[in-house]
Amino acid sequence: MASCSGVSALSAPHPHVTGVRPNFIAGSWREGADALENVNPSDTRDIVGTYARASAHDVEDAVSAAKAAFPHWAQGPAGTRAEVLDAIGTEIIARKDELGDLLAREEGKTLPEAVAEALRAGQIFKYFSAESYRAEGATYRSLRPGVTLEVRREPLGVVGAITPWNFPLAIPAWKIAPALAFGNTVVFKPAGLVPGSAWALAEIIARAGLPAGAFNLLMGQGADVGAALAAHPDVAGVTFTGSTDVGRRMGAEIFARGGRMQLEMGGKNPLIVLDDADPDEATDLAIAGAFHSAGQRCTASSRLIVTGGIHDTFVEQMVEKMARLRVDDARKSGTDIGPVVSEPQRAIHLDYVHVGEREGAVRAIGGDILARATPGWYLSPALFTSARPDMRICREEIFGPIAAVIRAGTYEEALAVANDTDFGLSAGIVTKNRARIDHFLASVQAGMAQVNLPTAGMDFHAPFTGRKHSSFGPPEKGSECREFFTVAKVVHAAYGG
Ligand code: UN1
Repeated sequence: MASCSGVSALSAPHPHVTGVRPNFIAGSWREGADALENVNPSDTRDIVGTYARASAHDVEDAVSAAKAAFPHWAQGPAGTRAEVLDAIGTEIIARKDELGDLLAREEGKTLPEAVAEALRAGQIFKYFSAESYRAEGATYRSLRPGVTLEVRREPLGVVGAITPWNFPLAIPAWKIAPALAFGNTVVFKPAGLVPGSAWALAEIIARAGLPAGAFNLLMGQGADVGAALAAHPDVAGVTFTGSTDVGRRMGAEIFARGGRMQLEMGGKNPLIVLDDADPDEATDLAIAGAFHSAGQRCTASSRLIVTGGIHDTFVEQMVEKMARLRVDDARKSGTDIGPVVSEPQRAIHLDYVHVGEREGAVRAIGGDILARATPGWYLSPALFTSARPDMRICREEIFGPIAAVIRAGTYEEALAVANDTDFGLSAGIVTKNRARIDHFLASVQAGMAQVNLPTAGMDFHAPFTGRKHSSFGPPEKGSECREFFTVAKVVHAAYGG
């Protein structure tokens, strides 16, 4: 075990003798059972660092430390929680360039996107710092005279936060910050592919003045560490972002043991483009939604549903603009799209390119492995045309730089196609027609709807939520996430005796 207090910069050598970045359990830095290497997807010769992998024993220790710390943290003053979260936010914002660089290096999103994500993570901590004060409840007029009736909100207990690799700072921030703000203690399990940002975040949180055990970091793989955490009977709630398959499997187990859950899972997000749209604006929105972050976001626009009058111009402009997108090292200036995150992910994407072709869609551009100056997981963004709604490329979440254009005869047909999916996360429309917009907003089956904006990239202070197979449980973010992070206590009291 090594103490880490006083380490203030990522570049500072960690005191741990082996050079392995340790887990953080019960207020101490602790070596893992073994370690995993963190590889730069833009240059696979570059090892970002080596990170401890937690054992089953570590999961036990972290949960029991979080459980022991809970009463004190839950009952402590809101002002203390607010100060801790504010300090974390301040440091993240001050170090956003350095943290963004690390994020881009380990995950592969471009440097501007990564720095913006680091800033957003800091802002989320600031936002929830203020939320710490909002311990509001409700009062009702009782049906019985002399009886006071109130609904209080109490912290849930130990929260397990299980996060994906595509937003290594922002998603941990919007799970950890509200958990702590509302008085819970946390065991954080980041994705195995991106331990660097998680470790940096944990190192900041570890110095922010929390009592020992209130926050714990367990690195490792989802299949072992994440599953053990989700299954633990002392974890009162699990907030998870990841694939629908994993979420549903894990959710069934959490339900069986009586735990609470907040699951954010897949998407197959439609962007409807109507005849009256400006083609230049529509193609810019489609490219931002489909290909920024290499399409690796659950809010990506993977189905571009375009009506007949604009269809051919739209496709032509998409192909022209996509041909100009620069796919290269995430940290190189001028790069529009970085590599995808790993070799297995790229293999899945390439497989979908073949699936699309076999199903009879036309590959208008992209979908090819690219060689660059550094060895990395480069893939040119792909656009399919002549796609039909029943094709696998239009039904399954690909989570990569691949989008399909579906031609629709009318707005009504476009809407029906948009809703013909198992998912229901984000949906967009590009048009100036106000009546159509109103109809779309009332009819689209999605948790989040965008008008003349990309389907991805939401404001950090608003709730984030989906329908159907995309989400389960109360929304994330915004003050609405209080529904998940607190439990209600309904009090009927006759104080007069
Ligand atoms: C965004 O598009 O701003 O995993 C965030 C994801 C989502 C977050 C998307 N849970 O892609």
